[in-house]
Formats: sequence, structure tokens, C-alpha cells
Amino acid sequence: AYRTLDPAGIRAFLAAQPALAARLGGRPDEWRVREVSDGNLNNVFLIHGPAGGVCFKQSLPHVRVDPDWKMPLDRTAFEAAYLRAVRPHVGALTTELLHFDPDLFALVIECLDAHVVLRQGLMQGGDWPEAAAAIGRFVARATFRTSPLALKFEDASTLLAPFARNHTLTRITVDLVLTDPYHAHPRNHWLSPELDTTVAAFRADPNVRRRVGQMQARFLTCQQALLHGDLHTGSVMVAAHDTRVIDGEFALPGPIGFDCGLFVGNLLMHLFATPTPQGRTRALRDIGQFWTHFRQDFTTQWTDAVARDQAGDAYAAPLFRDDPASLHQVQARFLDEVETDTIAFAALEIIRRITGYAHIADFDVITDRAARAARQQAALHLARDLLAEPARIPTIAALLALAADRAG
Ligand code: SR1
Ligand code: MG
Repeated sequence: AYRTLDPAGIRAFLAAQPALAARLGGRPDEWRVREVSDGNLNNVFLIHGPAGGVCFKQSLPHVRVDPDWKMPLDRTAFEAAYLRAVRPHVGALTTELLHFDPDLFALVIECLDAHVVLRQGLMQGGDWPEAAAAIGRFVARATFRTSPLALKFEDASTLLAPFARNHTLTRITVDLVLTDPYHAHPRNHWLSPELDTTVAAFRADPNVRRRVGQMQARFLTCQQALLHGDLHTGSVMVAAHDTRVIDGEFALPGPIGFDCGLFVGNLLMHLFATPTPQGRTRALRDIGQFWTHFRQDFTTQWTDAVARDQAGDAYAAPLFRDDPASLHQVQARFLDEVETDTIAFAALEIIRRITGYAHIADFDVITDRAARAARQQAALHLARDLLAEPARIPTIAALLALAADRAG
């Protein structure tokens, strides 16, 4: 029964759902339907009636920006499942799922009229001082609460198993993020020939190759928690005092540092792309805020769970409840490992967004070709160093110092 809905089809679809029609108010012919598709994969529409609005998102049988690239439809089903899994733990740090239609692969979520996409807002010079801390809390809660640190292993396994079958979008990540940029592949491209030698150099570097391979293995074998899976700055919507993570269609079980690394990697690219000193100061502040709040919130939840005897089977409460010093040590070691992963995945995200298939607007809007190439070059050099010399940059604090120095 699948068909791609046009505005008239969306109107009829919503009119047939009493709760959604009531949310919009008025008559269907009064509703305004506006396409706002922006990402690479799906159709997205905003619908407004006299009483309010909703957001309608539908899978296409192909990549939206490349109709020749055929693709199964199930990604919105994973997005709906992700929202159901994490919303109880993160509340209004994500959106409310209002409806999912498994035949049309269409989901309806609340409409965020007062918000803008964080990437677009940052590119326009905006500042959301609370957003990075909120994303830190989102990742801490969404991952801790879906991991065996918080769940009995049977419950963790039951929760994570369906997401391990998110094969289509995980394949995209394995190829586009973790593999293609490190060898010649027709999907790779970059705008400036000045980058050719930089790309050739990191591809030829055995230290880079070994580290990329290690991170491929971490991504595929380290199932610590349920991940968002595509947490770039285009997957975040912000208003003055409200931050929401959207677009959980890439959700999968994996290493927590992957979600952290994608967010940090995108802020690092903004750091190199932004033309103003204020923009650079904010980008560095946001990376620090994200990491501090992620780490604090994750630790607090873990400590509380152990104290309340509600911890999971990993680092089980009966062993650690009466030994806070050991609990503190194992927490620090666990999060140090997430920090190491975060730095490496941030580097992989930078490299793929400059030399792979899917680029980001932050760099693309720089019209002066030489300036753009110089900034991309600086970001690529940083990413290369993060991968090849992890002992030199072992912490987010060290990363911030180096990035501040390199970005000027
Ligand atoms: C074909 S999809 C390309 C990219 O867009 C998505 O947002 C993911 O980041 C993916 O890697
Ligand atoms: Mg997306």
C-alpha cells in the first residue's frame, strides 16, 4: 500500500487520523502544507491548521538527493522505534511521536515552529549557549538508559536486537563514514584540487589506516547502548531555551563515543569554517560544554542507579553499592574509553564530510575557493593528527587546545 504522498495525499492522510486532525483544527482545506525536505534521504512537510501544526516525514524508495540510489523504506520505522525507546528517558530533549504508519513508512511528529536547525543557525552567526549542554544530557540519558549499565542483560538485548537490523542505514555509515574516504571510490569528491595531496597523504599513512580499521571494529563490535547514529548539527533543532534532537533513523546498537564524536566533529568543522572570532570562541565553548555535561550527567545517572539498586548487570549494584571508590574508578575508566572513541570518531566525521559523499553546508558556503580550501585543509590536518597520534591528543581538553591553536 506504499505510495509517496503529495500535499493532497498528506492532507487526506492527516484528515483520516482524528487525533492529528484535532491537533491541526479547522477543515482540511484550511490546512497549509509546506515542503521543507532538507536532508539527503526523506520527504518532510510541515502542516499548519488554525489550532496548531505537525511535521510529516516519509521514506522514499531511493535517496532523496539521488533517485538512482534505490533504498528500502524501513528507515522511518527505525526512527519511530528510536523515539519510542529514548523519549521516556530524554523527555523534551527530542520530539513527541504522534503517529507512525507502517504501510506508508510515514511518521508524524510535533512541529517545532519556534526552532531552527542548529547548523543553519550557527552558520548565520547565531548563538545558543544552552544547546551543547542539552545535547550532552541527551546523549548521556539516551545511551546510559539503553545500556546494560542501567538494564538487566535480557532487557538490553531485547531492546537493542531490532536496531541491529537497521542494515540499510548502517551500511551507509560503514561505507560513507568509515571506509570510502580512505580509498578511491566514485562517491568521494572534494571541491578544491588543493586538497588532493592532503587526501593522498592520509590515505597512504599506515597509522591512519590502522586507526580507521580499529574504529570500524569498535563501531561494529562494541554494542554499548542504543545510538542515535547520525548526530550532526543538522539533527538538532534549537530555540532560545529549548533544544531537540531529531532524525533518529540511523539508530543502532554501538559505541557511545560514536554519537559524541559526530557531534564534536561537526562543531570542530564549524570552528574551522566560521569566519568570525566570536564564532570560533562559541564553537570551542560548545565542544567543552557538550563534553562536560555528557560526562557529568552519565556519571550522575550511573551513581544514582547504583545507590537505588536500579543498576543493570554490567558493574552490578551489589558489588559497587558499598564501595564508592571502586565505582568512581570504573566510571572514570569507562568514560575515558568513550572519550578516546569520541576523538577518533570526530576525526572520521571531519574527513568524510570534506572528502566523501555527503558534505556539509558550513564549508560549502565559503565562496572564496582558496579560503575554503585552506580551512578544509586545516580541519583535515587536525583530523589526521587525531587519528595518527592519539597519544598526543588523549582528551577533549587537549583536543580543544590544539583545535584553538590550529583554527586561529
Ligand atoms: C546517502 S545518506 C548520506 C548522509 O546523509 C545522512 O544524514 C547521513 O549523515 C548519511 O551519511
Ligand atoms: Mg538525517
